[in-house]
Amino acid sequence: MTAWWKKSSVYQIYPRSFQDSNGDGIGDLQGIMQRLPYLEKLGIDIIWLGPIYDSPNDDNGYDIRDYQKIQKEFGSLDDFKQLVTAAKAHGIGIMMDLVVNHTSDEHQWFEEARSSRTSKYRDYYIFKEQPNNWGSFFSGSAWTYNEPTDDYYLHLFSTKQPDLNWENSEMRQVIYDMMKSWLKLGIVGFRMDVINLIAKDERFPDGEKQDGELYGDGSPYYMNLPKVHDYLKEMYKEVLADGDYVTVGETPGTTPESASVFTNPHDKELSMIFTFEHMDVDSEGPKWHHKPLDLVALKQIFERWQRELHGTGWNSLYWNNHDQPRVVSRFGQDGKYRVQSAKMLAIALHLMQGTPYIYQGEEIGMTNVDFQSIDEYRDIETLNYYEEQLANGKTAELTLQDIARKSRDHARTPMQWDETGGFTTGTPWIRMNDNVTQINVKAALADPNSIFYTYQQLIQLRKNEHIVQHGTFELLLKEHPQLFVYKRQDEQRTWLVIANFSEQTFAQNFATVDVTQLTKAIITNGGVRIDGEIIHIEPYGAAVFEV
Ligand code: ISL
Ligand code: CA
Repeated sequence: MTAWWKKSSVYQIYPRSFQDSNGDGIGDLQGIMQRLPYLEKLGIDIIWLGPIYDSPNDDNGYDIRDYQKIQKEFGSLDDFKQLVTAAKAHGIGIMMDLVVNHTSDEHQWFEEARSSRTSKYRDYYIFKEQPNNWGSFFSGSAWTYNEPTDDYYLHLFSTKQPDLNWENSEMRQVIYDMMKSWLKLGIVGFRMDVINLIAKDERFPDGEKQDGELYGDGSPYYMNLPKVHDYLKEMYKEVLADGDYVTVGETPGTTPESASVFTNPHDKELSMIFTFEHMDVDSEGPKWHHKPLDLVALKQIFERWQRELHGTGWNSLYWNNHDQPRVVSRFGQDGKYRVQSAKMLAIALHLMQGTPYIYQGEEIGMTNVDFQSIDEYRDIETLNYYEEQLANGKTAELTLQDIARKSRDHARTPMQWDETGGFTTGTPWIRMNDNVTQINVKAALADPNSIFYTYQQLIQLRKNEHIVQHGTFELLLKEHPQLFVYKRQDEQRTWLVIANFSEQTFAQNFATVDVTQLTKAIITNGGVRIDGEIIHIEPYGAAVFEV
């Protein structure tokens, strides 16, 4: 029997930016409830809800102050229960974000831990007399001095996100109990934030330092350590074993080999993980150092993941999330070919094997934002990077160029519901994209040729077609620099997927496919035409044919 989440499509909601219901400029749970009919129309099965727990919002909820409370701005526990019930009535399950690599420094555990060396919670965190040279993901050292106890605590992310100590079995049990309490409310599973970072090398060695870098790379000592697998197996046994839940681990630095350790069904760790390999393809070293997309490299990455997880684990498929710039601006074209390239990207991704994730606004082709100055950005990663670069003598102009490409805030501007915004009656916490007048849900729903309906169709194909869920994957035209072409195949059928990642036009024939036999496209953006033995492919054209 196919696991239910292998036929599902997930929609990610960034609660702060989805729908405000009370005019304070911040999205909330009641707002999400108002939009459930829209999500049902799209056809998605699961909502991944970004963190909604009580938080001082240093990192927009990824810094949790109380795991049992709902963030006041988002509503109450009652609102949350209502949301779970209402979503279910629309055929949608809620997947919660689970952030347990770290808490907020304002969490009661940490407040006690930092106040005295003899605190009961001291060992819930990682304190050391001397810091090592690890850098934090959000710039600066990964260690901050704690005056009351005259030592340093570890935070792989911001100074307000101290890392939990997973060596502590009591702490682990408290986390498991917390997870159980949310599952009891009827959620369908968890998306686990940086879950492959929870185990640390207890020796805390210095990391290797590149010339000119300020900090060492600690990742070999905290990424994918063997103990992560022990913790996840324990978590499964303690929390997840007695339900049909879905889990997805966010796992930077993971390869197909390690992904199948996390996701093979025998070892009972996770349903699937998020890889970052395809997100790193347009940078050199740090994410801010841009290089142009090399489609051949991107295709190689997809091919390896498709091939190596087939039958041994499970892929997730995504172009966007709340940490990434908008894909239509990144790998597509957000001017003249916006609609065409957004559909192409959707088709190219959703015909592969795995569970697809759609990030809010992707289904209407929302683009990057033309931020005018550093004051318009809100994200801590962006702001810290800006300060650090300027302090190191880089010009504001050059730094802003890096940021304009990759800032996480491109994903975080308000959902564009209608030509006036439709997100809030007040002032949004982060600016709205000016192109809301053209790009919005109302316009998308009114146009039968909009990107929205391509996503709707793709979600149905995922739900209904065995070949999409389980077929094998074969990459064709491996070395072609603009065309992404692959075959899917199951016992009954073969499908051919064609996607043009460029503004060029192609007249293509295939050695291994009898083009004359191709008939009506199963799904297309209109940019592909068969003429005898030749397939004509327009700029950003994409289509799927039965062979
Ligand atoms: O966002 C990134 C690159 O821009 C990543 O380095 C990111 O920080 C990493 O993938 C972990 O992300 C997750 O944990 C962070 C949080 O800020 C992110 O929003 C979350 O997705 C810390 O909790
Ligand atoms: Ca609100």
